[in-house]
Amino acid sequence: MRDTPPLVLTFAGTDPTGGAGLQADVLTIASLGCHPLSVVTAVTVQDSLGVEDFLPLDAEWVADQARRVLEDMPVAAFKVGMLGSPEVALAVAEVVSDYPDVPLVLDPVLASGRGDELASEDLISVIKEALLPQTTVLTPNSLEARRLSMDETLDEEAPELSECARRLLDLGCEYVLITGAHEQTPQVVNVLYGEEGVLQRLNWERLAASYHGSGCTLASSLAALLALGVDLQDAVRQAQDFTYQSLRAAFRAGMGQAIPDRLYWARAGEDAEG
Ligand code: PXL
Repeated sequence: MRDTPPLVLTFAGTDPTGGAGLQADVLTIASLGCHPLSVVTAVTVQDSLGVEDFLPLDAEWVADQARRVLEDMPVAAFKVGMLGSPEVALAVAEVVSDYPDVPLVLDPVLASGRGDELASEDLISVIKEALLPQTTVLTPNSLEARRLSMDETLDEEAPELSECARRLLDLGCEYVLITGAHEQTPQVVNVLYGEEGVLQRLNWERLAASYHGSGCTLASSLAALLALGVDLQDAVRQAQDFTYQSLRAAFRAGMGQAIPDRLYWARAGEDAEG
C-alpha cells in the first residue's frame, strides 16, 4: 500500500459552480498533493453571478460528519470556511477543540463576491468568541477584517488595517493574513501579522478580472502547505503564489465571475495564456 498523503479536513458550504466553497477547497488541497476530507456545513444555490440562497445544515449533522471521520483518520490541518449558522459554528468549534495541536486556517466567509450576506451578526459573534481562539491563521480580506474587528454598538470610524489585525490577534488567533484586493492600491498588498507586528508584506500584480473563490483557494492552499509541514511564513508565501497562479489561469465558465484554475500546472502548455 502507498503512503497516505497528509489529510486536510475542510468544513465548508457547497458551491455547485465549483468556483468557491467546498469544491474549491477539495480541488486546491488535492492539487497540492494532500488528500481532502470534507464536512458539509451548508448548501448554497448560486451561479457565477451570485448566491441566490443557502441552507445551513443541522448542527448535529455537521458534528457527526466530522467526528466519524476524525475518529478514523489522522488529520494534519483544518480549514474552516462558510459556516451558515451560529449553531453550526459552535458545533465546529466544539469538534476542533478536541484537536488543539492540529493547525487551523479560518477563512471568515461573511459575504459572497457580489456582496450577498452569508453570515448574521450572531454567527459573527460565535466566530469571534469560539473559533478565533482556536485559529492558527485567520485569512480575512480587508472588508472582513474591518467587520470582524469593529464594535457594532460603537459609532467609530473604520480603523487602520494594522489596528484591525491587532484586535483580531487580541481575540486569540495566532496570525492574521489580511488580503488587499478590495483596497484602492495599484498592486494587491497582502500583510501577515503576528504578536510581534507585521511579519510579511507581499505585493501582487492586480489582475483585471473578478474571481469566484479566490479566498477559498488561498485559505485551503495554506492549510495544505501547513499539513505538508512547510513552516508558517513559507506556507503563507507559497499559498499566495499558488492562488496567484490559479487566478492567472482562471477561466470564465459562466456569465459572471471567473473560476480560478487550481489545476493550472496540469494544464500548462495547453494554450498561450496559462
Ligand atoms: O468565497 C466565499 C464562499 C465560500 N463558500 C461558499 C460560497 C462562497 C462565496 O460565494 O458560496 C459556499
